[in-house]
Amino acid sequence: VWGAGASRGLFLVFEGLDRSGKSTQSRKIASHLEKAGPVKWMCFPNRKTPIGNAIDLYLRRQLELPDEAVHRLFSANRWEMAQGIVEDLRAGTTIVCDRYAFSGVAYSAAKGLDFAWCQAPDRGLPCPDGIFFLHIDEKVGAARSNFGDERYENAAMQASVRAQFKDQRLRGSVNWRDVDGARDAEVIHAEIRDAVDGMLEERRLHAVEQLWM
Ligand code: FDM
Ligand code: MG
Repeated sequence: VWGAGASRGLFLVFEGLDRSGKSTQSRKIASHLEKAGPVKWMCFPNRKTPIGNAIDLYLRRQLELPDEAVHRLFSANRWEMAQGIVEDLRAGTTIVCDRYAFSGVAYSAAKGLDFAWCQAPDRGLPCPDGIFFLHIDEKVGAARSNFGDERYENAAMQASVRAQFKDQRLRGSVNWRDVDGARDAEVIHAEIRDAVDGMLEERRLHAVEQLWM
């Protein structure tokens, strides 16, 4: 557990399937929060680190890896940022993050890996203060999807990932909020903004906790 304080930053994570609006909504809330103090936007995978480079090659199908190995790389890619996240939060910077360990588990479990095995390497990471899960149903997802040729960008995989995201082992012990992502972007943003503004004072009084511990 890392120190609490009235001035610590908030750690907000956006999760969901591909094309659910995570990038749009995470950038909108980051701009909103910038009015109140320093904010960093980040995403996982962070393709810019050496581990992230390998993940990027894998996603672009230029590198083949066993499912287990790439799962560990995705997790390691979070661990290499973890200390920096804690330091930023302590220094008063709010972090808005597009995907985190929840995607890590959902996508790997969707490929058939054991759920608890997938969760294990991410145990102990900085725990977000709030997770906004942008939910879109199958029909909306299909209408929006203009999939590229990255790995996982196909309807069968998305359906399988959707099912994994429902698992209580992901949602149970964290501040998880389902957001209906099928609506107008401004309407969704207003709902998220209200939720975040409501959580600002309360969450800062808590120490940064460790995920799934
Ligand atoms: N993804 C993302 C994973 O499989 N595991 C992870 O831990 C993370 C963070 O990588 F298909 C998948 C989800 C997606 C792909 O992500 C790249 P973006 O957000 O579409 O770039
Ligand atoms: Mg994608």
